[in-house]
Amino acid sequence: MKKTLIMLTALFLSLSLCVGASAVTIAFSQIGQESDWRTANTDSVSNAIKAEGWDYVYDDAQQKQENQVKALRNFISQNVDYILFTGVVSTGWDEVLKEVNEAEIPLVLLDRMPDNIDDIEYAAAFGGDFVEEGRRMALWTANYVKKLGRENEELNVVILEGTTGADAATGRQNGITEILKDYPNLKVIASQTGNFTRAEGQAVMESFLKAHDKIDVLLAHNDDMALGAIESIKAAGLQPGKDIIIVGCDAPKTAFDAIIAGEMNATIECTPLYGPFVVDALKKLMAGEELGREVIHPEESCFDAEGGIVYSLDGRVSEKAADKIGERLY
Ligand code: GYE
Repeated sequence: MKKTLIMLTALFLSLSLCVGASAVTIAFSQIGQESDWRTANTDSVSNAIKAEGWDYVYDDAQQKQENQVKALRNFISQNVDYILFTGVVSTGWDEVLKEVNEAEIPLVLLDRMPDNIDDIEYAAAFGGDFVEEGRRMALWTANYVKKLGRENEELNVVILEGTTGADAATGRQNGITEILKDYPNLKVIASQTGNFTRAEGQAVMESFLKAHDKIDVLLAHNDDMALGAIESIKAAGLQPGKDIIIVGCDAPKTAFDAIIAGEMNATIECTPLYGPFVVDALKKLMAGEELGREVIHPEESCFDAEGGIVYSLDGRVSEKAADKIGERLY
């Protein structure tokens, strides 16, 4: 009797869901769960979509391009209404994105952009300005070194790069290189990928420390790798944030904690909170509006221990992490 009742209730619920549900299905091909940034990005987008009552299909590709290609093809065969996409690397999407275009499913690009962006149709795009983030990491560092009165000292710099082939990594690296050219005292002695993860950041930093007697600065393409590296620096008997200046990117709460604890020096913000932009864009598209074909970069800041350090070519000044941690949403 009880069983029948449960079954009837389930049937009623699914029927009423079918009747009440919007006919719209949004699908999202996400890269993986490699960092705090990624988790916050997934949560922001997923929660915002679910809050609208739209049907939602989510796929986590575990940092593998072939899984993303499969997911996109599944979305096409399910005939979803909109596809949200961020690719783990920038190349290799020609065929599958052409298939998405041929199926006439509007494509909304998020975060990392494919290199064939000018040859495909997309309805809207939101991403970080990765080159600018790299410039800011290097510029903050150069100005901090000046503040310490060490601008004439030769300082050895190591870099933890993000996933090889991702525009988030190449862009940040290019931005860093562009600025460091003007600061010959900041000498890059090693640069290697840590795949945007804490575990790999820790392992690669350990190998850097074994190979080099003197490391003065660590620039990490994301904060997760910086946080992993901090563990290796401590294990080597050094003081992170003091013996080695550490600058990361993303600005999640975990990086704020490390800055406030004096173990990390600065982080450049790269917001993962795309939910509101995406929902707004989807609503406009559903209403038949055409959005311009351009990549829109959200506004970003920089946080450190004291605030007041110039970190951008247009003269922006860093904010004090301790004053801002209460407002952090990720
Ligand atoms: O910085 C990193 C994540 O593509 C901007 O990917 C994103 C990067 C972010 O794994 O933490």
